[in-house]
Amino acid sequence: MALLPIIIAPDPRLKQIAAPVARVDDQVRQLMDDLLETMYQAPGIGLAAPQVGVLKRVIVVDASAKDEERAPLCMANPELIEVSDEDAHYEEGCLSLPEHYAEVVRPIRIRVRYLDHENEIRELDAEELLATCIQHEMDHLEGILFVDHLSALKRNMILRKLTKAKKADKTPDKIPTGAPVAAE
Ligand code: GNR
Ligand code: NI
Repeated sequence: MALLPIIIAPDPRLKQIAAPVARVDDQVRQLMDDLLETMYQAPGIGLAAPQVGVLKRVIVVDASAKDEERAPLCMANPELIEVSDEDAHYEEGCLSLPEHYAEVVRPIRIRVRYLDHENEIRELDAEELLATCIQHEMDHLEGILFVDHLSALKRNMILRKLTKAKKADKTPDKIPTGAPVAAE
C-alpha cells in the first residue's frame, strides 16, 4: 500500500482522457488499493486514477457516513447504463481543487457497470451522494472537473485562485534557507 500525491488544478494531466484497462490484474488491484488508502487519508469520499497522474479508467469511492462501517467500492472501466430524469443538487468539493465548493446538478439515480477488484463484471444502482460521487469520479476519467459544470465566471474565479495559490507556494523565499526538503 502507498500514499500517492494528489495533483492540484490547474494541471494539464487533469484534462486528459483516461484509457480503459484490459483487465483488473495485480497491477490495477494495487492501484485501487493505493487510491483507497490515499482517499481515506485525504480524507475524501472518492478518488480517480488521473488525480494521481495515472491515466487509467479506475476510480474508488466510499460515501458511507463517518459513524458507519467503511464501504469501499473499486471500479475499473465504469459505464453509466441508466440515469434518472430527476436531478440532485449537491455541494461538491474535489481533492484536486482544495478548499473550493460549489453546487452541481446531476442525475439523482444511476446504474453503473464496471469491473470490480476481482475483475468481475458488476452492476450497481446508486442514488443521492453515492451517485453524485460516482459521476464526479467518472468525470475525472474524461478530464472533466466539477468546475466545468459551473458558469465560466464561477469556474474562472476558482481556477484563478488556485493558480495564485500555486504561484505563492513556488516562491523560493517561502522555503526556509538551509532546511532540507523532507525526504519520503
Ligand atoms: O471528497 C470528495 N467529496 C465530494 C463531495 C461531493 C461530491 C463529490 C465529492 S468527490 C471528492 C473527492 C474527489 O475529488 N474525488 O475526485
Ligand atoms: Ni474530484
